[in-house]
Order: sequence, then structure tokens, then C-alpha cells
Amino acid sequence: MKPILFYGVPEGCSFGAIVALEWSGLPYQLCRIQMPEVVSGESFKRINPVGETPSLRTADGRVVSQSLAILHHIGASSPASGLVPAQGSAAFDRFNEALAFLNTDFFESFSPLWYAMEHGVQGEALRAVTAMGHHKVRRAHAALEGLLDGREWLVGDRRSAADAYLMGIARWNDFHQVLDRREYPALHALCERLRADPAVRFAHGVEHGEAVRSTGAFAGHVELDEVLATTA
Ligand SMILES: N[C@@H](CCC(=O)N[C@@H](CS)C(=O)NCC(=O)O)C(=O)O
Repeated sequence: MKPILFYGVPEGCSFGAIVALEWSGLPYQLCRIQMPEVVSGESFKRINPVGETPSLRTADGRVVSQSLAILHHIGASSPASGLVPAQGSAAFDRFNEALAFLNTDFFESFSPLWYAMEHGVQGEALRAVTAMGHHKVRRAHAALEGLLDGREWLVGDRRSAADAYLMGIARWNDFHQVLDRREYPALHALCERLRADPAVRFAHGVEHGEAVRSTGAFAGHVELDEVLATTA
């Protein structure tokens, strides 16, 4: 059985897991989940009771949710890809440190801005929430620039699953237009390199429903109903 990634649209944080699957070379399928309607519905809760994407149905039929767990699973399933450094190594610690920062501080920095947009916040409340969001996004970008310290990739001298996840969140700045990323040169350079990457272009095209060519081992989309019919 091929793994199936349930990814949320539009602009979801599942983006990084799609990129990581492409980079891994593992055969996989995708299942598109519309947010907020389908992701919060009873059908999808059979896959992930939390009602969030991403989730991954693994090759042996289990469901793994939470980006960190999914990226680790992809890395462990494709050791030759080097997407997750070997456990116990200094690079592994560095990888976890970067990924945890991205999944907490960086992800959360955009939350006030998404909240304001999705809940129609207006007036003085909008100004306050926007100011908080901008402050958090700037602080997280500055921290990432410090973490990169002029390096090309987040971990060591090669790409990892942390870079894949970074891109999925960093592009939220394009959406909310908080800052000019060129103020953070190492981060800007990394994002530009990632933006040109075929797997990143593929993930972007998939999200936008375009016909895109996989450079990995993507084996097509499946519908949620089809998956549920074969799920205990
Ligand atoms: N901690 C989770 C967070 C997942 C999450 O917040 N996913 C969002 C999309 S980025 C979601 O599914 N939201 C549901 C909604 O928008 O209704 C992870 O890292 O995977």
C-alpha cells in the first residue's frame, strides 16, 4: 500500500510534507482536503480526530498526524534521502531544534493574521491583532536569520525536511505582506533557492489544482471517500 498524504487547501502547512515526499523518492498518493469545511467534518475526523491537516496514512495502514511526526516518518522511510539526519548525531539535534522552532514560533507568529482574516476582525481590534501579528512575524524572521547564521540550509550543508517545512510557512508572508524578506539575507536566499526547486513548484501547482509533473514518485490523487471505504 502506498502512503497517502491528506493535505489541506488553500495555503496549508501540509505544503512541506508534499515537498518532503517528493524529495524522498517514496511512492505516495495525495488526498485533497478543503479547509475549513471538509477538514472539520465528521468524515475527515475518522482520519484525524483533531480535524487538522496534514495526516499521513502510512504504507502499513496506520495514520500519523502532526507535521513533526509526519516529516520524521518520511525521513525514516527513506534513509538514503538524508531528509532527516541520523538519530543521535549533532545534525539530528540541530534538525529537531530547527523543526520545533518552525512548527511552534514561526507557525504561530502568523496566527493572529490568519485569525483576523478568517474571523472578519475589524476596527480597533483589527489594528491591535495586526500589530501583534507583525511583531511576531518580524521577531520570528530575525530568529531564523540568526539560526541560519549565513548558512545555505537550516541543517548542515544539504537540504533537509526542515527546509521543506520552512517553505510552506515562509510563503505566508507573501500572503500577508508583513515584510520584505530581503531584510533577512540568508533566509531570503534560502527561500529563493527553495522557490526554484522542482518539488516546491510541484507542491505549489498541486495546491492550485494545476497539472504539474512530479520529479518524485507521486502516484496520483485519491478521494477521501475512497480512502474511508478501505479504512477500518
Ligand atoms: N500542529 C499541527 C498543526 C496543523 C494545523 O494547524 N493545520 C491547519 C492548516 S495549516 C488546519 O488543518 N487547520 C484547520 C482549519 O483551517 O480548519 C501540525 O503541525 O501538523
